[in-house]
Order: sequence, then structure tokens, then C-alpha cells
Amino acid sequence: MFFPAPHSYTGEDVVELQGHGSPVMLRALLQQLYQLGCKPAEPGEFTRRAVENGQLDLSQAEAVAACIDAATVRSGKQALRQLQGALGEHIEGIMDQLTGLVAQVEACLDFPEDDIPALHFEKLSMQLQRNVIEPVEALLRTAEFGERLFEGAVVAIIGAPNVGKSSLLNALAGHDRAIVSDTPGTTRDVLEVDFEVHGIPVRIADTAGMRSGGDAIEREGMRRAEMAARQADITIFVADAMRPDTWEAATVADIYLMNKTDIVHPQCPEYFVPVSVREKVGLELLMDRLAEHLGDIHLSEDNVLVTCERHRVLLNETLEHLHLARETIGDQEKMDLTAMKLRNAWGALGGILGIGDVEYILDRVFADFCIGK
Ligand SMILES: Nc1nc2c(ncn2[C@@H]2O[C@H](COP(=O)(O)OP(=O)(O)OP(=O)(O)O)[C@@H](O)[C@H]2O)c(=O)[nH]1
Ligand SMILES: [Mg+2]
Repeated sequence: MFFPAPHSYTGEDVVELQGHGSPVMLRALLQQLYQLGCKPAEPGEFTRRAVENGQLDLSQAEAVAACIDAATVRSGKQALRQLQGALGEHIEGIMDQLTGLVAQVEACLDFPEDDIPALHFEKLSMQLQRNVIEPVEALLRTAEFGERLFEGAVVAIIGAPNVGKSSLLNALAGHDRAIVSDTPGTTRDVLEVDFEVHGIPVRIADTAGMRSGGDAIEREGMRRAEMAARQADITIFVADAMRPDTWEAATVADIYLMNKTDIVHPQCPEYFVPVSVREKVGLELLMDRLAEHLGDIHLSEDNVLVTCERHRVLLNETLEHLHLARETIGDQEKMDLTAMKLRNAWGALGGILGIGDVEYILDRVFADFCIGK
């Protein structure tokens, strides 16, 4: 299939060969191509060429990788919006505002001091705050959740033996992953299952019940349980409604569940969420609590999120320059300094789109790409 420039993915002339599925045939085809002087693509080379030929801006290219990595529909949708250019447009809008401000500040440089009314500086300062600083801050506030949407989180289930930790894991996973039995000390290893909470990818870990004593294997299980709890982003402590001796957590947890409330509703501290894993009661509430702890922000689907560290770092850098510019914007003596800080902020924002030290930025971004994209 021939895709003539500029209407191909890379913007160049592209020929796509579709061979039969047989590995032998494909290898023979590749051999022929190599003999004709073709070379295999580097990781991300197609997308990199698309950027170099102006088909995509850099944030869109990163979105290609994000689409591939997305573990849930929700993260996929966010990546798709970025691929369609939503983040790029938003950043460009802020950069346009900055360009206007730089022009106004530089225009002031040409006037003798007394000619510029103080009111003018107040206006500039307000524009800087409203049209630039606040939108950048708003974007940054989405970063923690945005990154979580792609990186996911680890949740550990902890508690005394026999309280229903493995039953909870199975209920959340939707299948019998862990062995459940009424023998205390059933689980020894840490068992992990991937699932999602409100579209956020989560890895949940079931652990051995904590108690004193036990044989060497069980004690090793408890050691691993402690480690899993320490490494988790969120811990769920499970207690047994029938057994008050299981209600006291050894360490602070994020969410406390009182299980087996199908048998009895005990008088227990308020921070416990009553559930019955067996009857599947209270699990919705648990999901909401988890989403809260995951920092879920209820944004409409057309809101843009900052979803990667590189963007967050550049936005923080932008904000630092902007804060310095704000300090000096009313000071006529320091107009050139203000203009410089505003230009620095513009440059940092431009880094998100791939404007600036292009080669350096491209190398960094495409280092993480997979081959064939
Ligand atoms: N009535 C009732 N029984 C439950 C409930 N959840 C779990 N159980 C029972 O409690 C017993 C222990 O369940 P597990 O899930 O194996 O408990 P665990 O906390 O993983 O136990 P260890 O692995 O030994 O630490 C089993 O017999 C379960 O069927 C519940 O909501 N109600
Ligand atoms: Mg268990």
C-alpha cells in the first residue's frame, strides 16, 4: 500500500507491505528488503519522523506511547485526547498570552520612566496572574492524578488471620485467585491481582494474616506482608466483626474495613467501613474510598490532564520563572529582567511541545518508545 507524502503518518512517502503470517515468509521478505538497502526502524522512529516533519507536536507523539501503555479505557481516552492535540492547544494558548505580555513589557523598555502610569503595571501584573500563572497552576494540580492514571497504584490488604483478606481479593478480582479457608494462616505468599478503580489501574496485594507465633513459613509470610504494606501506596486493614481481638491495627492504615457484618453488626470505632465480602455488601463504598485515596478528580472528559513527569517538571520550571517575573513586573528598573523571565517561562512551556533544543528533547522522549511505532 502506498501512502504518498504528506498524507502518511510520518509525512513522507510510505510503502506498507503486508505479508502472509508465516514467520518463514516474513523473514524471507525482510531479507529481500535488507538486500535492497532497507534498514529496521529504531524504537519510535516513525513517530519521531512525524514530529520532525511537523505532522505531530511532541506532546502528541508522547500520547502515541501513552495510548500503547494505557491499562484502562479511562487512561486510553485521556491519551487519545492528548493525541488529538488537546494538551498542545492548551499550552499554545498560554504561550500566546505570554507572547503578548513579553511584547507589552518590552514596549515599556523604550519609554522614558515618567511616561508609564503605575496603572499600566498593575494591569500587566493582573494579566500575568490571571492568564498565565493561574492556568499553569491549574494544569499542575492535575499532574498527581494524571500520572497515577498511567502508572497506577499498589494497594495492600492487611489484617489478622482469617478475617477475609483473601476473600476480599477474590471479590475485587472477580475470580478465585487466592485460596480461602477457615483455617487461620492460609495465605503465606503475597498474591497480586490487577484491576481498576473508577478507571484507574490498581494492583492489589493480598498478604498473610498477622499474629504472634506460627511456623517458620508463616513467619516469613508475615515478614513479606509487612514489606508489602510498607511499599504499597494505599493499605486496607480488614477486621472480623465476630472477633474484637482483630480490630487493632499494628500500624496506621488508609482504609479500615469491618468484615462479616452479615453475621453481626458490632459496636466498633466509626472509622471502620462495614462490609460483608461474602454477601458483596459495602464494596461500592470501598471503591469510592479507594478512588478518593487515589486522588481521583472528577473532570469532564474534555479536560486536559498532565500525565507524565516530563511535562510536570517543565510546568514547575515555568512557574518558577513566572513567580520571579511577578516579583519584578511593577519595577521599572527591572523591566529587562522581567522580560527575560517571561521569555524563560515561554521556553519551558515550549519544551512540552518540542520547541527549543529539539534534538535533546527528541532523544529523551523517544528513548522510551517501542519499535514499529
Ligand atoms: N460470614 C462471612 N464469612 C466470611 C466473609 N468473608 C470471608 N469469610 C470467611 O472467613 C474465612 C477466612 O477467609 P479468608 O479470606 O481465607 O481469610 P484471610 O484473612 O485471607 O485469612 P489468612 O489467609 O489465614 O490470613 C473463610 O471461611 C471465609 O469464607 C464474610 O463477609 N462473611
Ligand atoms: Mg488469606
